[in-house]
Amino acid sequence: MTAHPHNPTSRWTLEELQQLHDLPLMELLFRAATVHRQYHDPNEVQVSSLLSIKTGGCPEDCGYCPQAARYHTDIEENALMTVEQVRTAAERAKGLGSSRLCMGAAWRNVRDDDEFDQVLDLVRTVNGLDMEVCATLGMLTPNQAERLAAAGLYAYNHNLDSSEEYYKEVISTRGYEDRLETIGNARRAGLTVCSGGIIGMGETVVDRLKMLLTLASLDPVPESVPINALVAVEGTPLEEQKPVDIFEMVRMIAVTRILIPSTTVRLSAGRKDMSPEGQALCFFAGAGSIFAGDKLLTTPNPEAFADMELFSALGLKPTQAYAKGERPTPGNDPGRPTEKQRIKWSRPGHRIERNEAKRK
Ligand code: SAM
Ligand code: DTB
Ligand code: SF4
Repeated sequence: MTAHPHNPTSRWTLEELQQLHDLPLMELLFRAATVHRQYHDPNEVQVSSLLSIKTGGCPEDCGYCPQAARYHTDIEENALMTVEQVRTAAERAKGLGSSRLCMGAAWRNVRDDDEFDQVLDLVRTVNGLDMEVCATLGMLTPNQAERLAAAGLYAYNHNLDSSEEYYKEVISTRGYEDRLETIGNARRAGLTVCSGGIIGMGETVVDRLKMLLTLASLDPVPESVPINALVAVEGTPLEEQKPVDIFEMVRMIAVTRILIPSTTVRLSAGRKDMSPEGQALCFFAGAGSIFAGDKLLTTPNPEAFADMELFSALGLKPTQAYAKGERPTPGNDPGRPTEKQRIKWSRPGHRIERNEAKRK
C-alpha cells in the first residue's frame, strides 16, 4: 500500500519510512507538524513526573540501565516506598503542574507477593489525587495487569527499547517476545499502553525505524510513545556512548509523529543536555509530552523552573489529567492467583544457546 503521511491507515514499508526519515529536515518538520495539528493541540504538552518507587538491585542486564545490580554505578538503592512517601511525592508533582505520575520499579517482573499488594495501594492513592497513574514494573502476567487496572491504574509503560535484532545486543536476560507479551497483557486488561525506546545505544537508523514499525503494528497502537535519548551512565556497558545529536532526536520524533498520528509522542530522557531551542524543535516535530521534575528515575532532568520558563516562552499549556480518556474507578481486586495458576517466568533461549556455543 502506498504510504501517505496524512492517512493513518496506510502501511509504511521500511524503505518508505527510511525515505521519510532522510528527507531534508525542513520538509520532514513541515510534514510532521502538519500531522501533529490534525490530531493534537500543538500548544498543549502533557506533563508527567517520574517516581522511582523501588530503586536499584535489578537482576536484569539491560546495558543502558544504572539500576542493574551487576553494573557498578553510583546510585542510591531504595526499598519499596510507602503510601505516605508516594502521596507526598505525588502531591508535590501535581503542585508543579504534572497531570500524570509514572511509578517505576527496578524489577524484572512483578511477583504475586505483599510488595505487589503495596503497589496496588500506591496506585489507589495516586488515583485518589485525580492524577493519571502510570506504572513501569517489568513483566506482568494477565492477572497482575487486571489487578493493576482494578486498582485504578491508567497506563502501563513497557518499552521495546530498540529493534528485535538490536535488543539482543543490549539485553540478554529476556527477549523481545517477553516485552510484547506484557504489552498485550496490559492492553487486554484495559490499561492504556505507553511503549517506546531509546536512541543512541549504537543502533542504526534502520533499528530505530524497525522498532517504530513494530509499535505501529500493535492493534490498537500505544497511546503514548516515549522517545528516550540514552543517558550514558558511568559503570554501565554503554557509558562511552556519544550524546545523541539533537537533529537525530528531532528526526526520530517527527517520524514517530507521522507514523502513529494518534499517539502522544513523549520527549523523554535526555532533555538535560538539550537546549531550549532543541526542545522547541522537538515540540514542533510533534512531541506532545515530557517528563518533568528534577529527576527522571535515577538521573537528573531539567529543573522545574527551567521547564516553566520554556513553556512560558513557547506559549505551551500543560494538558489536563484524563483529557484523552476517562479516569478509571477502582473496582474489585480479582486477587492473587492460586499456586497452580501462577506463571513461571522463563529465561530467553538465546542466552542458553550462546553458552552452548561457547562450550562447543
Ligand atoms: N524495570 C522495568 C523495565 O525495565 O521494564 C521498569 C523500569 S525501566 C528503568 C524503564 C525504562 O527506562 C527502560 O525500559 C528504558 O527504556 C528506560 N531507561 C533506563 N535507563 C535508561 C537510560 N540510561 N537512558 C535512557 N532510558 C533509560
Ligand atoms: C521511559 O520511556 N523513560 C522513563 C520512563 N519511561 C520510565 C525512564 C527514563 C530513565 C532514565 C534513566 C534513569 O533516570 O534511571
Ligand atoms: Fe532492571 Fe528495568 Fe533497569 Fe532493565 S531497565 S535493569 S529491567 S530496572
